[in-house]
Amino acid sequence: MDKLFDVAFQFSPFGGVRSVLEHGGGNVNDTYIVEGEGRSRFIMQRINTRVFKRPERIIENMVAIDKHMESKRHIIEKLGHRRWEIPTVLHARTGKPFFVDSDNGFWRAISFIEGASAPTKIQNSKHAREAGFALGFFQFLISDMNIKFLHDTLPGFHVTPEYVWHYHEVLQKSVRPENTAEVRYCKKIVADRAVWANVLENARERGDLLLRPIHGDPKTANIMIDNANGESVALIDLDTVKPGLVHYDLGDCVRSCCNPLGEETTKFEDVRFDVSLARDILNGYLSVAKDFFTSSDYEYVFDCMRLIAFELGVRFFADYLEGDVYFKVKHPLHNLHRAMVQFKLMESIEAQETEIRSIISDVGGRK
Ligand code: GN1
Ligand code: MG
Repeated sequence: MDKLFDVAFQFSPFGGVRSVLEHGGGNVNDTYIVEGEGRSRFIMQRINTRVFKRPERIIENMVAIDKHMESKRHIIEKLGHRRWEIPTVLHARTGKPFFVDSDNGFWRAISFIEGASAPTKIQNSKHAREAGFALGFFQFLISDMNIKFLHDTLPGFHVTPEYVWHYHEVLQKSVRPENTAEVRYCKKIVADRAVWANVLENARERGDLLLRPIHGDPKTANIMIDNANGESVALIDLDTVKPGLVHYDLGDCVRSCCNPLGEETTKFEDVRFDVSLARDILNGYLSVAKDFFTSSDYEYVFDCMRLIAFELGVRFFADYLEGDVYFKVKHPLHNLHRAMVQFKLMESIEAQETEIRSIISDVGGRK
C-alpha cells in the first residue's frame, strides 16, 4: 500500500494523497483511482509489461492523441449541448508522462472524467445508441491522424488468423490435461471456423477494407456515460489506439454491448446476442460513421460482429491452454469460462444471421 501511495505522490505535484483505491475490472493492466488534495482525482495504472512490451509507446501514442484531439476542439464545440471529454496524460514529478518504480513497474496517470461512469453492462436502448455514437465520433475525431505517427503498441492485435495460429501452437504444448466437455466444445468451435477466421484480413489484403486509426478496445466498460443525462462523453483506455480496421472496433463494441449477461457469466447456455441492442448501436454508430463508411465497409459488418466474438473466445481459450499468461484470472478455469461465453455469443449471432443482416441493411439505408 505504501508503494501505491508513493507512486500516486509522483503524479500529485500539488499536495498529498488521500486515498488510492482499486478501480474497474481490467483484464490486463492494474487500475487505481487516486484522491489527492491538490488535484482532485485521477486514474493511475500499472501497465502490464508482459502484454505491452514497449509501454513507453503507449504513452507516446496517448500524448499524440491528446494533441490531435485538442486540434479538434472546433468540431467538439459543434456538438452544441453535448459534452465530450478527452482523457489526458498527467506528468510525474520527474517531468515525464510516466513513472518507473524501484521494481521496474511502469506507471502512468490520466485525468478522471467527473460526473460520468462506464457501466460493464448496457442498461437500455439509449445506452446502446450512445455507445455506438461514442465509437463513431471517436473514430471520426482520429480519422485524419497520420497512422505513420502512431506506434503499433501490440503487434498482431485483432489480426484473427494470428490468434488462430497461436492457438494451434499452444494446443501442441498445452499445460492443461483436462479433456472436459467444455474443452471439447471450444476445440470444435475453433476447428470448424479456422478457415473463415481470415475473412477481414483477406478483405484488407484485397484492398476492400483499409487501415485507419482505431480505438482497439471499445467495450462498454470503456465508454463513459454522463451520470446526469445518460449521454456518452468519452472513450477511455487509449492503449490500443493504432492502425487497424474500423470493423475490429465495431465488432468489439457490439460483442461487448449486446451480451446482456456480460463477459463474466457462467450461465453459458443462457448467453444470447441481443439483436435489438445491436440495432441501437448501429444507429448511434452510423449517425456519425455513415460519412466515412464505404459500400465495401457495409459488406463486412455482419462478419465483424461474428468474428470479434470468435476471436476473443480463441484468445481466452488459448490463454487457458497456455496457463493464463496474458489475461489476469481469479481462478484456474476463468479463461475457459470466458471463452465459453464468447463462443456461445458467437453461436447466437450465427443463429440470428438473417435478422442481423436485415438490420444492417435497414440502418445503413441500403437494400
Ligand atoms: C482486455 O484489459 P481490458 O479489460 O481493457 C483486452 C481486450 C479484450 C478485453 C475483454 C490489451 O481489455 O482486447 O477485448 O480484455 N485488452 C488487451 O474484456 O488485450
Ligand atoms: Mg483495454
